[in-house]
Amino acid sequence: MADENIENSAPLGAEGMPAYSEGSIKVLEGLEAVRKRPAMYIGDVGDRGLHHLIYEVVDNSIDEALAGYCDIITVTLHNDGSCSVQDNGRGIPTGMHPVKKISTLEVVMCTLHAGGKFDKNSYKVSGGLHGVGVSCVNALATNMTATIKRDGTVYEQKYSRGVPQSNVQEVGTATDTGTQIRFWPDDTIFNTVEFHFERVADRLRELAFLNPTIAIKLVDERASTEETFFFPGGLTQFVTYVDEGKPQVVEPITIHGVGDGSDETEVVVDLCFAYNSSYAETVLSYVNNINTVEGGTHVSGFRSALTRTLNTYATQNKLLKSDKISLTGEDFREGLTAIISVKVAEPQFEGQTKTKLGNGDVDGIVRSIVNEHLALYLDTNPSIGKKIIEKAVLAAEARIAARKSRELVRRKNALEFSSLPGKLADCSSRDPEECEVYLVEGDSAGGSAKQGRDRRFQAILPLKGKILNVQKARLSKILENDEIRAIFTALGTGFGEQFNASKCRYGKIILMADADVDGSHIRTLILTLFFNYMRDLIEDGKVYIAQPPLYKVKKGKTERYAYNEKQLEEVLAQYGGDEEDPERGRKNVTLSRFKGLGEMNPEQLWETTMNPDTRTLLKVSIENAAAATRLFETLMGDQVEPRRDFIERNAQYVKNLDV
Ligand code: 0RA
Repeated sequence: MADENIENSAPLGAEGMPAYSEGSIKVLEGLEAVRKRPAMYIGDVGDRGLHHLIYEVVDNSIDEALAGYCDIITVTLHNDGSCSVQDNGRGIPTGMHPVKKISTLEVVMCTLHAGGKFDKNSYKVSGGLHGVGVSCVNALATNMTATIKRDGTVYEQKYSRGVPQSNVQEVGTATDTGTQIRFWPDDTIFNTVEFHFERVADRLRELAFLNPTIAIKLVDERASTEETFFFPGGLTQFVTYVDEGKPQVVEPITIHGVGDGSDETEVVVDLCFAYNSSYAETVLSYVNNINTVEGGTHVSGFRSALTRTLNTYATQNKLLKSDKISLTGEDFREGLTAIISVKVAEPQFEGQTKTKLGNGDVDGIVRSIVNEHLALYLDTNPSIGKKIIEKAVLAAEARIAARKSRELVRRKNALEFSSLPGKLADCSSRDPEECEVYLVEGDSAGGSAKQGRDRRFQAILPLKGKILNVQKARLSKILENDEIRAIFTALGTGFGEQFNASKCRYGKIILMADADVDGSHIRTLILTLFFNYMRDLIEDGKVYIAQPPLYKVKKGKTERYAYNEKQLEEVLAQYGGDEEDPERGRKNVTLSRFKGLGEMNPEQLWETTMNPDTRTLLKVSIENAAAATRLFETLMGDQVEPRRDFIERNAQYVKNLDV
């Protein structure tokens, strides 16, 4: 049971306050380190980090469930701004810790890196990306309460910013068992402390799909709503959920297997894939419930097995009518939706964002499980096998035709194709780190941007009207689109199979469109392109949205800009006037509303939207890939009904709709 990482904790003094020993000072130093550099432990102190607190606590309950002792987890967003996570597991042990000589509960709650490790037999399979444990959440909470039901007793201990406020107390009797952790996030640490229902729901839903034996309930006291996520069908239901709205061509095929990993540990493999009538590929992969955004050995194992098994099946069953057609991996990806979930004892995470599985043995394990199970499945379901091959043959024909026409164009126009697009006003620097490119809606705004920019490091690419909706088009069609080709060519990344994010010529790609409905449609079209075909650029944090101002307030010779209604109020207040007499002092104040970027002259555009010293940029990020996949289908797909639903549900949040 001894664990090198557990520092001694403090015995409590007579008044119930900690009596500081050398050990307790080390604990406080640990918690202080978390409070001093919270981003190092939870990623950031924005919305993402704030919500990470909840996931960190939930992960502990998931572990208890995966150990087989718990099947219901309830997450509650309380009216007072706190969040509680309750489970019906065994309850965190409250008795004296054999080494630390204080309550094990206190060791878990207050010692850095103690989470889960105190029980050698339960190896932690879940765990957030940072896997920092509940003590970090405790350190970043103004208050926290742990309530444990065990051995017929209710135990409780309270903490403030990670420091216990008393010994573990016995506060009642219990007939069942479980753990409840409630915490109030520290508003001196986080930029905002408001939890978002949808954001939490997206993650809990994902966890419920990945762990089909667990029911996860989310209660929002603030809005009197609740939702329960329980999916006994697991990944099969997950695929159906992700693909909702897209007609299914091949029903979900589900595979489960266990392999022998290195170090005599088990590698558990669960995956499910299906084909829909769209042309895009969606592969979501997870290791120990963590979304491996950059893929890794589990994904490569799946891909090679899929291509090999399907090719073998096609040849053996003489499903390829012509010798001229040979099917490649790309052909089996059109319309593919796959979810791959593996559980690995000692995952090695690699890659730029540490979300790529590196364990070499997993590739072969996944490959042989898929080879074996898929071959068997195809033999027993020949009609489905035939459908998949027919679909891949269509993709191959389109691929070959597109390549021929590209080669034709290339030969005819070799120079134009390889050089930068004519309408790109490039910057003079060649250092991608400092270079940025603005993708600008419309030629007139593009003109202002070209004049207003700092040409040393800012490039401008004006885009004509609306680009093609890539959600509904096949890759070959997409590559025929001039605006899209201009984007790929300007960025220098190549496209399709050759796409390579590391070749991007700019460190920042900034979408600049009007702050109205048309502008947001264009933004969404471009983001759909990036999400589907240049996702790595988003993952690398290179895609931004410019924030042009909505108002100009002028008094005498001074001009101020406001980017939202709140700022407008502030500016107006600064120019005089108060609540009792809001007209007072506002003499000679002129307020103008910008209808679009085109209304700003080059100097104004530079000052408000492009000057790195004064502008605000929104960084585009993907918090939850499954939710984002569905969102893009909702916004850009074929079906009108879900889009209308989404707009109606979200219309209440739209403050400044300019139609
Ligand atoms: C290890 C051992 C035991 C309980 C837990 C972990 C546990 C931890 C958490 C965290 C949140 N909920 C939890 N539920 C249980 C108890 C071992 C025993 O009873 O013998």
